[in-house]
Amino acid sequence: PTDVPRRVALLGVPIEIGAGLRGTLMGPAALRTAGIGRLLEQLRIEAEDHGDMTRPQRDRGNDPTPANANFYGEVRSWVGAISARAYELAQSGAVPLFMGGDHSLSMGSVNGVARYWQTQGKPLFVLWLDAHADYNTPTTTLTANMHGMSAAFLCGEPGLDDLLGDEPRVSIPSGRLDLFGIRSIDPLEKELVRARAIPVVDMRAIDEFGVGVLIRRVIDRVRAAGGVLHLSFDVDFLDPAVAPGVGTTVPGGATYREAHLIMELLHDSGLVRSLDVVELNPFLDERGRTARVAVELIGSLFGMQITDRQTPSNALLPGE
Ligand code: HAR
Ligand code: MN
Ligand code: MN
Ligand code: MN
Repeated sequence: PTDVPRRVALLGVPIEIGAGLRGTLMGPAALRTAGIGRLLEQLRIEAEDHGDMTRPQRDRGNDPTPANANFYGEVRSWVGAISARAYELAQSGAVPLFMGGDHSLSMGSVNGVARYWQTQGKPLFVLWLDAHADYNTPTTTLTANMHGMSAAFLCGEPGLDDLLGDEPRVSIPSGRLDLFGIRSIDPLEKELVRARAIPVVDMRAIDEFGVGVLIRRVIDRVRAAGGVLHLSFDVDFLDPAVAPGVGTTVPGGATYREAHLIMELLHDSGLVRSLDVVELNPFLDERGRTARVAVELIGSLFGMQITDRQTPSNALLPGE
């Protein structure tokens, strides 16, 4: 019993300059080729494809470019435009699905949907499925790649203050972001995550307790607050053996089965109202495998199941 809309708004966001390697701009095309629209329609979800955003004009302002933020001007023009589209799509009552593109796009998509939920008086929580924390700032980064800064930006960390241009900035309270699947974090980034008390589920926690227990903990927190959830799915969350088509592979990632269980539990929760699928790099993929896996997982998120069943509520957390 969920009241998640049965309408999904697909939007391609072919941005690649937030990442260190080129190629994520082909992500939206690969997801379509792998059948994202058809699969949703099979699940009796209306999938309206809004096409791809076009690369916005180069930066309007002549504001100074911060140090240690590669392609700041271009990312800035993307992010403002993405945020505005995200707001509109959320307002349309559909579930917006942002097809990336590198992870810098989330600075716009999450800001835009958060702005919408603010008008509805509902707290927005963000589940960040990723090998990386993406909690760098221009001060802490070792690479200056802006896809490694999106979570920090969304939580209001300083350093990219003018990134949204005229778009109002919403900051996600640190307790409403869950970093999940983390296994690569830079030294100063780690200190910042600890200082802000961001909830982190790293791969060790997944090994010890299992994704079922840990995802239920996230879901319960969102539900207790009367909130809704944005899923920011970085494909490198998956183990590189399952998902080789990403620029920054990190060994020891989530298995195919763990990832499906997460999506199935999220589906049953009825809380996910928007999502990003990011970092898919078709140039690095092997015969479309990664794009296909990503689409299958989206299927589970929207209700595909082996046999009909409800999520059991008998799983206990340690100490409960
Ligand atoms: N932490 C590293 C950096 O800041 C790697 C970030 C890689 N990010 C992504 N998205 N692939 O999660 O450069
Ligand atoms: Mn990421
Ligand atoms: Mn990542
Ligand atoms: Mn499944």
